[in-house]
Amino acid sequence: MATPTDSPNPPFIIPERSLDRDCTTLSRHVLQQLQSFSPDAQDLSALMGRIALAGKLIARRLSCAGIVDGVLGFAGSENVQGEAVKKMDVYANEVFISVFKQSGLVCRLASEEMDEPYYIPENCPIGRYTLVYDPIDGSGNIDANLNVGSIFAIRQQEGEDTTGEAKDLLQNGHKQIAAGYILYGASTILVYTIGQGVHAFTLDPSLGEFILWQENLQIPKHGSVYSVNEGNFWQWDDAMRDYIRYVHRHEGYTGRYSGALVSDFHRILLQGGVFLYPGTTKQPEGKLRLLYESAPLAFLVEQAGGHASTGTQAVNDVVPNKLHQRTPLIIGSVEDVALVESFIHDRQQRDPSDPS
Ligand code: AFP
Repeated sequence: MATPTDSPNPPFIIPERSLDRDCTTLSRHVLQQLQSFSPDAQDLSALMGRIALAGKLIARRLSCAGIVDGVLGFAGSENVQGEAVKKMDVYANEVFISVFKQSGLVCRLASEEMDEPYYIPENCPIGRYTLVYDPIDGSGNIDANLNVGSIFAIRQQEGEDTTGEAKDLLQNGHKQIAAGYILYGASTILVYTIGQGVHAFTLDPSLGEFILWQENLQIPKHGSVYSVNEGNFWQWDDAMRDYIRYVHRHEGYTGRYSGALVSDFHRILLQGGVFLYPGTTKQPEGKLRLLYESAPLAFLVEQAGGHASTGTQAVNDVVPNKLHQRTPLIIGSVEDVALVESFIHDRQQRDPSDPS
């Protein structure tokens, strides 16, 4: 019988699940990245291990939507953003607190769902790191069983936060030492960087482990996808409308928008293109929050060879003046982000008084 290699087009042979690959867990991968077992390296490995545990707990809960109470529907309160809080927002926020509270790794957790940072109680071991996170990004998708995500970044505490205002968090994105997201979709994917490339893991439910899927992801220089909520068209400035008219009139562009930043960003990271959430007349600074949505993804995309801009400056250069600061976001392939920025620049040339 001819072996597969004899035929002109050998059938796709699914690679054996190597034992070594199954053992490349997230924590081990971090140590491999750092090529070190120093205390700092061990801390970072442990931090990422905690993130993975939070992701597993949230994924497990989401998989029971509709058959377990506390997954679908609203919690009946509003968060600091003035947004109606979903039950999963509350649960996921508490998961991150529970997972890190006794870890001895962090001193604070700052979340989209909490007005002020959560300080680790004095009867718990206190660490020198801060976790900033959006526990459930895209919670509007939960009740429709569509993709949602968690976004996170890790920063080191600087100085003594004696006032409890966490002012040392109000620094630009270059202060992030790790960042990433978890995408709860057909499979649960964790993507992270510690400044040495972007790496993706898939949760193997049979193992209960995130297993290495791809290393050193690089975003294409250009892609066909533009991802934006065109329902806001008439609330945008002229530059954004010029860009949208351009992609409508030119071949080779396709619109994709899921309502969950993580989901739309993941597609663009793999296939190229651009995601936009510009400022609007109602929200001139845009909707997305800098510290725990835009900056972590900006760190990732820059590590993957892409770019993230507010339209006038790099997202990771922005110094926030408050914990929940919002910024406009244009993120993705360098060529596609540059094209959007060119429309902003053209408008500014034509009308220097135009703030866009
Ligand atoms: P929710 O978490 O309230 O669903 O908001 C999701 C999000 O912050 C981000 O994930 C989406 O890209 C964006 O908002 C969608 O906002 P619009 O519904 O205004 O397009």
